[in-house]
Amino acid sequence: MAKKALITGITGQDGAYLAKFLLDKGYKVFGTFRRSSTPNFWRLQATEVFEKVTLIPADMADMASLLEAITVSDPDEIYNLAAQSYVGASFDQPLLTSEIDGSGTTRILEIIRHLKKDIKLYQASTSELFGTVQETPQTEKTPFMPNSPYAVAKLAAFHNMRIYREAYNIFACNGILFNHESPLRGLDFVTRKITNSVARIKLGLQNELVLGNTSAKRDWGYAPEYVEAMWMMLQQDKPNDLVCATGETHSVLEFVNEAFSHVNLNPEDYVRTDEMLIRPKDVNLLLGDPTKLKESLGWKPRVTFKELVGIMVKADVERWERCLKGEIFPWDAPSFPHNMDIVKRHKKS
Ligand code: NAP
Ligand code: G4F
Repeated sequence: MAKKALITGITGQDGAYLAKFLLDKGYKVFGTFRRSSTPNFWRLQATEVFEKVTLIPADMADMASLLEAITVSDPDEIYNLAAQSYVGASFDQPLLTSEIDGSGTTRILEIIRHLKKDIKLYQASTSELFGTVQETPQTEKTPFMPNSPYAVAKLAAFHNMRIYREAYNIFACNGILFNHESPLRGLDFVTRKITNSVARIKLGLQNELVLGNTSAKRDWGYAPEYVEAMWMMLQQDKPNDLVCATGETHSVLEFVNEAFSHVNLNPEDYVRTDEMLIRPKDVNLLLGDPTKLKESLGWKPRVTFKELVGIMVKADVERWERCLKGEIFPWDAPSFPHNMDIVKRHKKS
């Protein structure tokens, strides 16, 4: 019989790629989505899985809907990807972020504990836990020093995963995911903000790109490869927590330069910084060491930094070209506000 998987947050970047990956492996895939006044299924359409998954409405803040989702799907594996995933917004909505990203995970653990079922649980944990890094590169043993309400909420989830594993023998794994990007990345995040803007600038639709802290460094990988690691972690004999990263770090400025080079434009003509976009507290350097994941499960990153930037710029240029030709297709950018008003609230005082 086909294995069953439940993905919370199936409408997000990772949810869409993971759904495709699991369907290709022969799984029956269920996914939770949030009811909203306008549908948000464009990533599931882009990965051509929309007609193949079973969608269940649920909110991480609502125990009843999560219980319903788990009961209805009766999964062998749960991938908990749903989150308020934007670090910047967690400074504006710290309590909501804690409710969704922290308590939301505990709700799932409690449901599994009460149902007494052999459900394997993957938690999308994060390199943000390292915050002000205590050593470089960061490994499974590096102490955590979170720098945002988002990271604190994810830290609570991380520890509850460990506690429920040890106390109740639940197969619960934390993937300590470093940044991973793709053409399905949300426009809030710096990589996609850059590639979408570069595409618009190239096509004469925009004339500047305004950024915050361009010296921040991240270990950026390619999202479709990271969802493979999620699945691998649940196929182990014993549950554990593993770092998923490329082992390379690059600054935001390097990403900008690489992106503009793909369209043969000089970034200095278009990029400016605005201190309103600098977070009250930022994470300046992330560099992961994926040795344990490589050695135990054979996972390794394949797409390089340069290739990743190229994939994202190419996708955004193609989308805007199709749009300019009058084609209508599901995609996030046309309805995204390009003025900066929505991101000015969490200013450093
Ligand atoms: P994403 O694109 O922002 O997707 C987040 C998903 O969570 C979306 O489906 C979203 O639904 C859903 N969601 C948000 N609030 C919810 C709520 N209250 N109840 C139910 N669902 C809710 O994020 P992603 O990049 O795919 O990341 C997946 C997970 O990995 C997240 O937990 C993130 O924190 C974690 N992570 C990501 C990275 C990375 O670099 N991408 C690195 C480390 C960890 P809507 O579509 O309705 O908004
Ligand atoms: O793209 P970002 O918003 O991603 P961030 O904060 O690293 O978080 C992402 O990765 C985490 C894993 O490490 C995930 F847990 C989390 O869910 C999310 O997926 O920002 C990257 C860097 C930051 O230092 C930020 O200050 O880019 C800097 N930055 C500079 N200008 C900007 C901008 N970030 C955004 N979003 N927008 C800017 O204009």
